[in-house]
Order: sequence, then C-alpha cells, then structure tokens
Amino acid sequence: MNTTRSQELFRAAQTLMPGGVSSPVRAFRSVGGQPLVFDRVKGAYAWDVDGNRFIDYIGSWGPAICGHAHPEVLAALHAAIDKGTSFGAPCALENTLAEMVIEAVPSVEMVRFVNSGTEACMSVLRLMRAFTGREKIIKFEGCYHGHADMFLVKAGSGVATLGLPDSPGVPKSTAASTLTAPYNDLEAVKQLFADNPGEIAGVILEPVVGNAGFITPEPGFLEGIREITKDNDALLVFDEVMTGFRISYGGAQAKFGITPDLTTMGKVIGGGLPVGAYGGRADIMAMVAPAGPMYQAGTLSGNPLAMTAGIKTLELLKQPGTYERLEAITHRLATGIVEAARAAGLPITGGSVSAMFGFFLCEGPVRNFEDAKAADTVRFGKLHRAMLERGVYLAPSAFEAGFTSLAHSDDDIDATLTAFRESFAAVA
Ligand code: HOZ
Repeated sequence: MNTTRSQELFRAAQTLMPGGVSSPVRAFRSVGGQPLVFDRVKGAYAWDVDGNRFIDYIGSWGPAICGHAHPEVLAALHAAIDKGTSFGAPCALENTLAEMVIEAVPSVEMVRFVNSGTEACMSVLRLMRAFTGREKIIKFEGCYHGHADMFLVKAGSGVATLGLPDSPGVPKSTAASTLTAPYNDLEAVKQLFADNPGEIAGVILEPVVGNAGFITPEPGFLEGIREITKDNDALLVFDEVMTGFRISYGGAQAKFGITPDLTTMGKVIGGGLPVGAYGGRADIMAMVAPAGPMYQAGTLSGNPLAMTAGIKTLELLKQPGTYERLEAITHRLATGIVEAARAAGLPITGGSVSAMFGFFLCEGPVRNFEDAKAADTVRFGKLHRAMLERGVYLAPSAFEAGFTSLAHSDDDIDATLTAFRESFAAVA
C-alpha cells in the first residue's frame, strides 16, 4: 500500500499541531505506524490522500450511522447553508430536533443542545450538582465522558489508549470529588454510597461501554444502578453519546428498559456535524439558565446546519427495518471475527449490540476495564496494520468500540471477514 502523501502530510502536521492531530486516538500511537490522512468519505468507505480505499468501521467515531455523506443529509445541508451557517438566535430547526429527541428517548422531557459530547457531559455534571446540592459523583473505570477535569479520572478512550495516568492539569481537589468503581460491580457502588452518605450527586455511566473497548452491561447491572441511585436520592445519568440512536432509536435506555434521570447525547444526533445535547426530567432541566440558575451557554449551540443534519439523520433512522438491518450485519461481523480468530488459534472474546461491536484479544470474559487491560494490545497493533493493508479501517486502539452503518453491504461484511481471516493468520 502506497502511503507517501499521507506520510508527507503527517510529517508536516507534527510541526503544526501537537502530535500532528486534532484529537489523540487518531494519531495511531498505540497501534504503531503513521495515521492515514483522509481525502474523502462516502457510504461505508473512506479514501486516503494516496487514493487507497478502506471499508470504514469508525464512521467518524459514531455519527455516520446512515453511511458517510448520505445524499439526503447532504441535500438538506446544501439547502440549509444558503440560509446561513449560524444565527446565534432561536431557529425553528431546534424545535424540530428537540421534539424528535424528546419523542424518542424515554428519559428526555426537555433538552439543551450544545456542540460536543464533552460539552454535554460537563454541563450535565454541573446540573447534577446544582439539582442535588451535592458535589461528589461516581463514574466507572474505563468509561469516558469527554475531557472535562472531573471526568479525567480512570478515563477510557484516548487516556486508556495512550496508557496515560490521570491527566496533569486536573486539580487534585477536583479529581477528589470523582469516585470510581469497576463496571458491572454493584457492590462497589453500594459501598461508595455507604462511605459517602448524603454526598453523592449521582452516577454517570456508558450503558454499553465503547471507550474501554466494547463492554456490555451484565443482566441486572443497569437495573441495580437505577435502584441504588433512587434509594440514595441521587441522579442517574446515561452517557448515550455513543449509544444514543445507535443501539436503538431510543438509545440504550429504550433497548434495556431502564430510564435514567438525565441523558447526554452527541455523534448521531448531529449527523456528522459538531453537536451534543443533554436532557432529562423537566423538573431537573428547569434548573438550566435562563429557566433556572445553573449557567451554561454556547455561541454555536443549536446552529442550523447541525440541527439540519441531525433531523435528516433521525428521519432516515426512523424508517422501518433500520435497526433490524444494523443488528443483523453487526452480529454477523462480530461472530465472524470471533470465529476467524479462533480458527487461527488466537484467544478472543467479543460481540455486538445493534450497530456497535468490539473484541479483545484475550480469553475473556471482559466485564470491566481491568479485564480489558489484560488483552494483547501488541498483537492488536499488528492486526490493525494487517487489516489496513487489506483495505479495512478499524479504530486505531484496542480500547475503542467499532461502528457499522446502513451503508455497509453484505459484500462489505464478507470482504471484511476475509481480511480478518487472513490478518489473524498473519499475526498468530
Ligand atoms: N473521543 C473519540 C473516541 N472515543 C475521538 C477519538 C479521536 O478522534 O481521536
């Protein structure tokens, strides 16, 4: 594979931007080699600047669930852009997307649009504290809720990928208010509440983890957390930035039938434009300025382009058969990956929930981040390179979930599984 132009551009980028990138995981640090510089994306594919084509299982880290550059999303954006890119004032499109989100997501009675998942999570954290009058929160090891200070404690995603200890620059006093527990461990959560009576504002979690690799909640875990938070008058927040409108139209909460108090979203609801949102019970959302005293604002929040792309994406997702299709191809892919590794004699554990999948190169089971860390990340790096050579672009980290889209055809899945069979054999 010729990557001359990518290499040239990345060399230059490193003199211009820290690590040559605008966000860490894409720098390929944990898988070795240099990142590919992309030129364009369409449907299930991405093309780099050297003209190589890849079947893409990152989907811009989640938003591209209908496929990249979907013609209907692009047409809607072309029409919207003629009216201007940002109003900094209310626009009717915000009402439309808000109505769609409220109708779809069980916990959301009111919603506030922001510009990223990080912004959604940092805002919801302030809201949790404002509403309860308590400062401490519980998060789970390996879960990632964006890069606000309070969440960079045993965080997943890039922090896990780069093997960083908790980030310098986060005040110790801030981090001290963040209590952590292993995922899928109800006893640990109960203990934290017992040790900090009346002090914990709430619990935030990824209802299906995608930032410590792909980890599913065990039966009873989400139910248990719901019960514990209720018993302690604390709030439950589902971070559905990844899972929202991805693992079902109503997100993980609709799929698993557990309703949190608050929810954060991003990615899919922006249809590929920068967006985030937080929402939940109307009595809690009434705290948000200007309805209430908890301040949070944003110049570009609710801008017409992001709203347009989000509305069109949700319209496409609402069509009958969408999630059945996503579930079927993703299940076939995940099962095929596991079979391919076993056929090559490699330890593996993995699976999928709707349009989200992942695997770890270890025997498993992987119930939490500690288990995930036992996976063979060196071999994963080799596998990643082998897959690239065969035209498949996987997340360049053993600690990120994979994403499928409606644009992935059965032929794409077949070609991907052939690449996996060859790659596993090459790295065994
Ligand atoms: N937060 C994303 C991964 N979970 C973005 C990674 C990147 O673009 O570097």
